[in-house]
Amino acid sequence: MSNSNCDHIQLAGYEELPPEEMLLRAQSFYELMKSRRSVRSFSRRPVERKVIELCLQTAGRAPSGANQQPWKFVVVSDPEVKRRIRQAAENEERAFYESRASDQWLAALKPLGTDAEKPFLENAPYLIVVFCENYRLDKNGKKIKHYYVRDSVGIAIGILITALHHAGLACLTHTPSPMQFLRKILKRPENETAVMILVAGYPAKGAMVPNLGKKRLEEIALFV
Ligand code: IYR
Repeated sequence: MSNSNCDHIQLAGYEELPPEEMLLRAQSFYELMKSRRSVRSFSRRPVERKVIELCLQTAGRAPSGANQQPWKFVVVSDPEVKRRIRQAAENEERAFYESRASDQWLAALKPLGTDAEKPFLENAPYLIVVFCENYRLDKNGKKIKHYYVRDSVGIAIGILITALHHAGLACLTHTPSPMQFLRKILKRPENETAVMILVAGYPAKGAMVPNLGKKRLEEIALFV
């Protein structure tokens, strides 16, 4: 039963598909997503801003705790800002690879072939810096808590990655650690925490990716 204090409208836009059509769609979407790879070498080729805007609008359709939509996407294309982000990220990454990371962590990263050099932060046309809004301020300046913030932002990022891939772009989830420098460089307010840089653009010609596999269905899912 819905409570009389809330405004409900008819579910619109839901279209039931015939079972065979459903299966075909599920199969073809799986095929599409099977071809998604994290890319670390990007072309400098520009990408139309409208494509990024549409992918962000798509990400903004994600479900979120209490529909608070606790995300903010700062899209960086200015070469000088990208240069500053690269410099700050590489400083953290050097400390990570040289001393901060445990041997176990470095061993886990070995198959990826990553290191402290992050040229993609300057080469890719867009760095989409994702911030969590941990709370918001009401009109009297009172803090309004947000719920399930990381979960909600994680879902939106997943949809964004999917939308970018579907649009024919490559991306990389990059998480320099720590990444407080992003709030400073991008002059974001105190209620926002940077959680990721989504590097987006065309892959460089001849881009290489590590030869990795994914777990099989039986390893990731149980039907009980
Ligand atoms: N942030 C570092 C290290 C790194 C950590 C994980 I976990 C990865 O999946 C990949 C990289 C870097 O970007 O190199």
